[in-house]
Amino acid sequence: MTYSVYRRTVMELFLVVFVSAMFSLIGCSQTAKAAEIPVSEGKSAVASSVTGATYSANQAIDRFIQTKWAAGSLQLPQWLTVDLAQNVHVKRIETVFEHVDSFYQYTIETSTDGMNWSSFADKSTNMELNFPYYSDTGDSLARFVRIQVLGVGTPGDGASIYDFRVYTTNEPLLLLSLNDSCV
Ligand SMILES: [Ca+2]
Repeated sequence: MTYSVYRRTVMELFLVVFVSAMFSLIGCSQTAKAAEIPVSEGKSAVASSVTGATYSANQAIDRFIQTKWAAGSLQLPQWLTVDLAQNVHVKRIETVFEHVDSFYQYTIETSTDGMNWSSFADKSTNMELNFPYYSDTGDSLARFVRIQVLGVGTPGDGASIYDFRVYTTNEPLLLLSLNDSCV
């Protein structure tokens, strides 16, 4: 095991332990779901490409940190679009890319019709690490939200997102989902 692989393994293990500890502190068990329910959960998503059904686009909007969308190849750019079913005020988006010890370069755009797009976040030159995730804020009335992955910090990494969460609040709410594994 090379040092870089060892370092990545240790950092990702740390993240799993950290998330597990946080959920045990707030009375949740096993399933590491985000506490706040995003408007994107339960909606539909499509992507430029996927790696089989296991890593489909919808895996990125299920609020489970263990499931992910993975593009079908390492070629960039790749995109993923969420259909929120109706126009809402999009104010915050959390993106959990696969590797916490690397950086990702991306843009997020919004649209009311799926054809005309406006910029919500431009991280096309980002070099900050994806730890624990990226959070972008704004205020855009939109039904469709699209993230385009333009670059990866580690050669050999592709466009792969554990969770893409769209919220209508600027700040995280201190609410827990009662239908999850919380007591
Ligand atoms: Ca997921």
